[in-house]
Amino acid sequence: MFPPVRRDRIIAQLPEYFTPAAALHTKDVFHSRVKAACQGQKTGAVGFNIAKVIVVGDVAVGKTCLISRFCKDSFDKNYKATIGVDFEMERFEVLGVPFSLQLWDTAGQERFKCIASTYYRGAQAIIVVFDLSCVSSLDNARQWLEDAMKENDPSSVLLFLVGTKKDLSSPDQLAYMEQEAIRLSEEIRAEYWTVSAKSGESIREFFFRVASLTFEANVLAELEKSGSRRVGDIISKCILLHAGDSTNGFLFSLFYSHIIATCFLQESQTAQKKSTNQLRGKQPAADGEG
Ligand SMILES: Nc1nc2c(ncn2[C@@H]2O[C@H](COP(=O)(O)OP(=O)(O)OP(=O)(O)O)[C@@H](O)[C@H]2O)c(=O)[nH]1
Ligand SMILES: [Mg+2]
Repeated sequence: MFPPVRRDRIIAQLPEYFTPAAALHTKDVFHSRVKAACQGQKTGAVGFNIAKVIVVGDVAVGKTCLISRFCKDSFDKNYKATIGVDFEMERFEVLGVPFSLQLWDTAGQERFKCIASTYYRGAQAIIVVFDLSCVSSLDNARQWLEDAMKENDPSSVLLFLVGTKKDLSSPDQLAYMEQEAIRLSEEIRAEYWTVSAKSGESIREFFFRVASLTFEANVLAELEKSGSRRVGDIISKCILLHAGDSTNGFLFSLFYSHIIATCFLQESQTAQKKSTNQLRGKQPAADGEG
């Protein structure tokens, strides 16, 4: 059985962006339809989801440390290369609704890139990481994003650009790198964050923002796709999964959560595409939904 969501993973309000110059949006509250759907959960009609998040970037920029600082509140000063890919599941409660991030920590080393890229598919958020003390890692961020986007639908993915190792940067170097990173973020439509896994600065704020924005996008897509009645069915199923089956244990529940998450992801991406197409004035898809 899953333990309850940790008290420090409860999100009741939309967390703030890092800088308005490079934010996915600058509203200070969750979308009103999302809030209404979540309030409805108390009467059994609310959306639920698990989001796949992939973390990419050059070798040794600090991807593993970024995730470890948030998930385990630990920092290892010794470099241990990620072999292929690692995985962490982080559970939240957003506006009273269970929500999980699957964090896929990929290897930056060239020889593992082929294995790691097989995990790119179906991401709802992509976090491109660079080292604030290494200019070339920011130059390479665009290529990492391009590779990750080959496996994903640009219309349904949220992008984040993260500069790590703030603690190592001088004020001048930091100012220069942030300026360049914000410029790139504007261009690729990513939200920009400066963090330090060593000191922990902005790590929690960053992941809360990732969880909140992916949650908001998923609930909106779910509402778009099927209306609140269907959403209510989905939340019921997922609450059952989250409760787990005490006889079969945690791994059994995790396995099924993963399958359901993959199904939701495909459905949500279809819904997101439809709503984007409608906004652009294109015809709805042939099945007549949305
Ligand atoms: N000073 C400082 N060092 C950091 C920070 N984050 C990571 N490091 C160090 O940078 C090195 C690489 O960190 P990792 O997190 O393993 O890098 P990675 O991006 O996962 O590397 P690959 O798995 O090979 O792609 C390690 O020695 C870390 O201790 C930080 O915020 N500040
Ligand atoms: Mg690593």
